[in-house]
Formats: sequence, structure tokens, C-alpha cells
Amino acid sequence: VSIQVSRIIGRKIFHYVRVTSTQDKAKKLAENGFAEGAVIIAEIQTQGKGRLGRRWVSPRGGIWLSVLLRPEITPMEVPKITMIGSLAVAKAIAELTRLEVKLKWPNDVLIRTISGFEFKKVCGVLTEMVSGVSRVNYVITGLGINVNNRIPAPLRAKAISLKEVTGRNLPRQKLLRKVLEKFDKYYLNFGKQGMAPILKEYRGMSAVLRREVKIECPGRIIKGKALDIDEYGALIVKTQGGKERVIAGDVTIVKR
Ligand code: BT5
Repeated sequence: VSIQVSRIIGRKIFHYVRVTSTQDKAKKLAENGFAEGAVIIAEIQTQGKGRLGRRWVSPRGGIWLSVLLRPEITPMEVPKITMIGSLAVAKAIAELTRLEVKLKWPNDVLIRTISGFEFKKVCGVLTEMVSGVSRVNYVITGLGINVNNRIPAPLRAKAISLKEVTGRNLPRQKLLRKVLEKFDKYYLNFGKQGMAPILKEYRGMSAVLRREVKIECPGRIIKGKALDIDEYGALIVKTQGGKERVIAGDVTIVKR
């Protein structure tokens, strides 16, 4: 009998009780020339980061981790890594809990709430990079998963923890192992076969495809029907004026 262990992601795991942000710790490793696959995990983040300078609430009970990667890609391809990370989390949660899980482009993992009428954010993914003109030097992908932690009241309209839906504390170790295994599997597969197989699975879990969406991008708002997610992780939207290719933004699904 052979045991499948992670081959790249999780080769080295550094565990902390409290950090400002696991992203910053991972950046230090990268700058010190560490090999890809190193994982930084913390019980508490005092300055957890979201995209565009936002805060990520990270109290005890969640899984807050960052992975150092050195993929051979161009800066334009970095959103692919975000997709791979969020797909890994989504699959891990689905396997462990049997909950209904969806991916909200570009970086959210959602689960169905107890009422059953809506999906809320259980995980956010943040990918940061240091790059030359044509080649990425390294990528830090941060995964923040609400497992057994409390969600502050102001966030509860949109955010949820696994504990809240399942009604019990979840084994974080088990979930962590699954997340790293899946991330490893998809990352290795990406190196061998590119994005096509990953995209297929990602599309299958998408919360936005075929829906009417409103996307808030830096400086503008785009409204239309989400048609597809392309090889580069961009969202293709059918608007009144034609088709738009959106690289990043905050999506709201328009209920009709
Ligand atoms: C994200 O940003 O969703 C990326 C979050 C990445 C967090 C991980 S934790 C490990 C690693 N270390 C870090 O410092 N960060 C990464 P964004 O899409 O911009 O969403 C941020 C917004 O989500 C905030 O402005 C809040 O409205 C909301 N939010 C904050 N904390 C949350 C939480 N714990 N659960 C759900 N939503 C939250």
C-alpha cells in the first residue's frame, strides 16, 4: 500500500501561533531563496490581508495559510494560481463536509447556508507576486478558511464558517491535509497539462456562469451575463455593448 503525500505543496510547513500576516512570513521565505511548496500557517493573524488593501478577519479557529510557489509563468498568468487554490479548497470542503460548495469568481469559495436560499463566503484567496517583465519570480497564495472561528457581526450578511453550517467543530488538521493534497494535485497537473482540466472542474463549480452579474472593477462597473471563464482566469461578460473580458473585480450576482 502506498500513501499519497504532497509532492510540492507542504514539503515544509512552518506553524505559528500569531503572526501579522502569513503572506508576509511567506514573502520572507521567498526572498531568502526558499524552494517552492513551503507553507506558512498561523492560528491567529493580527493584520490578515484581503485584496486591494482590505482586511481579512483571522481569529483563532480558522485556517490561515500561505503557500510559496515558483511557477514558470508570465505575470499575466498569475490569476490561474488563484483559481487552482480556490478549486483545491472547494473540493476539500465538499469532500469533508458534503456541503454544497461553489466558486465565486475570482477568488471566493461559497457554501450553501442552513436556510438553503443563499450562498455565503467561507474562504477567500489572495495571490501576490514578485515578477520581472516576462517571468514571475515567485507567487504567494494565501488561503483563509472560516472553519470553527467566529464571524464578526458586521460580516455575517456575506461571510460564514463551516461550523455554523454543520453545527459542529470540524477537524482542522484533516481539512488542512485535504486542502494541501488537492492544491498539490492541481498544481502538478497544471505543470503537466496546463489549465484545461482545471478550468473544466472550475466551471462546473462556478456560482457566476450563466448568471446576470454586476462587477465592480477599479474605476468602473460592468453589468451583463457571465458567459465563460477563459484560460487566463478572466471572466467573459456579455454586456449591452458586446463582450467584455474582465481580469479582476468584485462580483454581485443579480437576482432575477
Ligand atoms: C480575500 O480578499 O478574500 C482574500 C483573503 C485572503 C486571506 C488569507 S488568510 C492567509 C493569507 N494571509 C493573509 O494575510 N491573507 C491570506 P477580498 O476578496 O478582498 O475580501 C476581503 C473582504 O472580505 C473584506 O473587505 C471583508 O468584507 C470580508 N472579510 C473579511 N474577513 C473575512 C472572513 N474571515 N470571512 C469572510 N469574509 C471576510
